[in-house]
Amino acid sequence: MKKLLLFFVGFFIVAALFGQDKVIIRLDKPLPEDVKYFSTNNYDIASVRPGEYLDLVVTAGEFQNLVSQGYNFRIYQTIAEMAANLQPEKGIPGYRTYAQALAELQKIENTYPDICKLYNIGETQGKQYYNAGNNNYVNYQHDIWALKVSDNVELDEDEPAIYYMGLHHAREPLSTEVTFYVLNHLLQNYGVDPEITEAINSKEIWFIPIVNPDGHRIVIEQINTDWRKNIRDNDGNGQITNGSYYYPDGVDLNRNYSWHWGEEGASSNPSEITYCGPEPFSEPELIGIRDLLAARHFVAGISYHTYSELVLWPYGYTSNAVAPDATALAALGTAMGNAIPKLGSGTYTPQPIWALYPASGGTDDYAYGKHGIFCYTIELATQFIPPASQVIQVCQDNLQAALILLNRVNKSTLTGHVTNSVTGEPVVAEVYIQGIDNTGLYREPYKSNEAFGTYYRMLPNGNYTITFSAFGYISQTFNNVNVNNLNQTILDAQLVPAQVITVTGTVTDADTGLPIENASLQIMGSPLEPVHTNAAGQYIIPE
Ligand code: 0X9
Ligand code: CA
Ligand code: ZN
Repeated sequence: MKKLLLFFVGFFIVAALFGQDKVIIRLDKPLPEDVKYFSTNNYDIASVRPGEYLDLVVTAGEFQNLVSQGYNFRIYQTIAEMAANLQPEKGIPGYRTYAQALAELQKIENTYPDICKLYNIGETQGKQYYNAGNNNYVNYQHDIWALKVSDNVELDEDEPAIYYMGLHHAREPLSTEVTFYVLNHLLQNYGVDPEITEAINSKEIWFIPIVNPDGHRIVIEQINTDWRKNIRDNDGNGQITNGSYYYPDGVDLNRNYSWHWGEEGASSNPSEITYCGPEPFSEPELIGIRDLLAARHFVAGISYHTYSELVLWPYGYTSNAVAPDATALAALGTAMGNAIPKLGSGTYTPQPIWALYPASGGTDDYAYGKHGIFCYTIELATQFIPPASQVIQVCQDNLQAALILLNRVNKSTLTGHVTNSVTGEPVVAEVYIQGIDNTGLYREPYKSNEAFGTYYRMLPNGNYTITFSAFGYISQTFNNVNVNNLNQTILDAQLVPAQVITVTGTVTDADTGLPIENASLQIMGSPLEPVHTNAAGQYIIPE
């Protein structure tokens, strides 16, 4: 009885303190099963550092509930404290609004017209609702902006591309600040620092500072500083439904990519914080990113998030996931992690995504699984919205890692061109590496690109056996190709076209000897449609 009374008194104190407000609570030294429990039961996980702490975003009631279940949670931060960090009087630079970010991108394009080109790669849900006649979304007419930085910026040159993105998640505006910081650092040092000049001249560097402008507005305008998703009108009431316990509107943009979409760590419940959307790539905010990744030759990228001071790499969609490139991915991730000082002491922790908690449908799994891009999520800082005084510090601390990623392709990389030995035209060929591509979980075969026949394979140092193959060509294998960290290894392949012949024959039933009509035949690996036998069992596969 006494216990029960205490429980109620405790509950009322907490409720009085925070009302329906959310609070971030911390469990110190969580066990692996704790992390598993909270991630599989759709809790709003703010941060995990395995063995160190687990932070949840909860209501006062949920907090009390967990405490009464015996969990040793303590309050880490109230939403009011989080919001306070956005106040202008907290100082400069603070956080950019969408309008400021766009104006800055336009100014950059005007200041550096030879090396900067700004692309509008798509519109947000809010803009689409407004354009369809819904005035409730008048303040959400946003576009997704991508800035390309390269010499001969108007041309699609034969160069490797690297991306830096920010703000998939609304309540993580620091990710936009870091993206801008890297951008401005490169531009200010063009023609000054030889390494940066060379990087801009020999690569395409893409910046997408605000992937989720609608959600960003909700946070920056302090309508709800706890917002994470975009603003898809899930509940169909024609307006943004501002939840406190559930979030009826919005899709988690970091669950809406198509690689193993809708699996572990993603929710099919529209009100959950990790709602993956009605189908893969249902969200307009991601269409431009998907198409950009397909159109350009990306080799590496970083998507910035907050918080936890971690460097993460694929795969994330399932536990114990080993990527074919696990060794090289981990080496680069570790080098980056070691280069980023924490706000306290020590450096960012490097680990594969799944080791945090399985999360499917994220940027990294898609970019790596689909295109073989070495892509990283960097979880910045120690809270979602650090005070402005910390912003510049985190930006500076992250620069070196961004440059390490930018220059990774310069060494320990196999690269070259695959061409037709007769015509010299580029060939889209699979570039298969023994000991890498036959290990780990599935990723799409790595191919040379259509425009130039170029390929890049970032590898651990060593000696490799590589096979180039394409339909209509004789495969070519090279043995003992050395890859080292002095420079790139160039290996070109001139593929000899295979002789083309017409194949004809008859298909009969082995038991009766009678012809089989409508049997389907296809040459393995052929991109052509299957052919079918006629009533006499005969077929022709043309050359
Ligand atoms: O859960 C997430 O989306 C990220 N953490 S956050 O606290 N910023 O929400 C981690 C994403 C890891 N990357 C992928 N799952 N691809
Ligand atoms: Ca709504
Ligand atoms: Zn995030």
